[in-house]
Amino acid sequence: MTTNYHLETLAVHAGVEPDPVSGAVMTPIYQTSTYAQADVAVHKGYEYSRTDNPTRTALQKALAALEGGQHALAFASGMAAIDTILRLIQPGGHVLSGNDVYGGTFRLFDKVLAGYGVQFSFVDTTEVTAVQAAMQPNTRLVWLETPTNPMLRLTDIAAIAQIAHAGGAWLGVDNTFASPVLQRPLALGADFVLHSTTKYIGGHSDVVGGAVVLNDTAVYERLKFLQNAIGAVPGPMDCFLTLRGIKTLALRMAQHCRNAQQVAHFLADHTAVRHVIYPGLESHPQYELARRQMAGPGGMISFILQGGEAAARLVARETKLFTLAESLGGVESLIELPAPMTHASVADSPLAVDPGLVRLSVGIENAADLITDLQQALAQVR
Ligand code: P1T
Repeated sequence: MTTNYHLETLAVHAGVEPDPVSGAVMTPIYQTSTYAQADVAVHKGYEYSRTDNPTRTALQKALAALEGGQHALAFASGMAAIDTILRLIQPGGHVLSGNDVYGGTFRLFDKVLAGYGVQFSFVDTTEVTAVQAAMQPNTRLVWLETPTNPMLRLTDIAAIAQIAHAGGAWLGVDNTFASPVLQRPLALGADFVLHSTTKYIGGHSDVVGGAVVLNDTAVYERLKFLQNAIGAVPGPMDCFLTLRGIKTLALRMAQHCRNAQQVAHFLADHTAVRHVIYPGLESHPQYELARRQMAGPGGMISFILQGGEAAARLVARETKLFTLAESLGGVESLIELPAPMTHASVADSPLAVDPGLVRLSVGIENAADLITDLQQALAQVR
């Protein structure tokens, strides 16, 4: 499908063709592991479902279109997608990573891949000069999240792309928090876009998945080889659910942004709250960059209470509509404490998170109901 269509149209149509057998409008769940061959090694493009599956093909086409990329590959999880990209880096190569990333990403880099001879260093990518200074002759990949998980810091993608490319490195951007509705890193110079499709892309907290989108055909061929060789692929049902979620991505992101903006203002005005981090508030240190680089500030909010960790734990227990749970990006609102939950694996590292930080994934419910829920939970904090 051409990329001339707007994102709302692509979200509904990209990758999805009426089924050639029945005319089914929605891509069927091709729940098969293998495919009959007409003769030895003569087939219709599908041999075995680790290698390719038609439901996955449809999802991959949709993901590529949404990010404005030539190619996309779907994986069993966001971590599987990151791991497969990192297999492009040979032992002795250096990866320069942002210093505020999902705890599992840090764990994969520091506790798994570093053991195979890939070197990692962690830097504040919000500071362009810090990235420049941390580049090494063997830097092969610069890796960052923007907005970051959980501090919601922003990085100037175009500026970092220039630095990475000048140093002969790729730039990979984890676009999970923004989604392609709010930010398209390939257009800003990134080489890889990564998604935990578990989050906004799937959007309904019912499936775990990951994806990589890129333009370079030779690198894509290598990654496709790795996808098949390693085998961390999603099943057909997971691909179907993700594809179904994508159809409403644009609608959902608009409502996530609207609701989060209202919740952020409410929190900023509340006496029990010390500090609110949200790219849509003028108090955010990169408010201007958010306006320039993103089509909206997103659905994620982090905040610190006057009462610190004890108050944070109380509020997280007391909300009713905001479910206390890990993950994000679903239609329902979630609340969590990153330090003991999603970012437990960065404890005792330089990436450690304030134990009193509260993270909200603001859903698509009615904003007034969400605010009422937070109000009653905050009222219990002395
Ligand atoms: O969970 P998985 O689909 O494997 O995706 C990992 C991942 C990658 N990148 C970012 C920015 C993420 O936030 C995640 C997963 N994050 C959570 C589960 C969380 O609650 O933060």
